[in-house]
Amino acid sequence: MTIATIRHLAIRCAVAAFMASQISAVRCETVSVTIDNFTFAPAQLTVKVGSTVTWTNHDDIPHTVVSAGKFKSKTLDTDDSYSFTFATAGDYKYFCSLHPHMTGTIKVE
Ligand SMILES: [Cu+2]
Repeated sequence: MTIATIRHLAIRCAVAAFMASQISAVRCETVSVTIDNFTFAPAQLTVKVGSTVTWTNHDDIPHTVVSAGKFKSKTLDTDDSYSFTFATAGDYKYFCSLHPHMTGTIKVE
């Protein structure tokens, strides 16, 4: 991850935390999900509002991270990652558009 990317993520995290601050206290954090052997791990994850989740593909084949109407990564090749900051509470079900049996849920509270 480059310095520019880290800076970019930090800014997005701060913006999300500000947006969420009108709702409740925020603990802005970054949480990792790995993609390995056609599986999101952890598949079920609970984070605080304002958190950023970063998915990283450790498989030798491409995957995506898609939550209908919420977010959509580009195709992630080996060791590519995708981040999304959750500013709104809710259950976000997502899947890999290339392998729809790969699913996961981010619970934001
Ligand atoms: Cu996939």
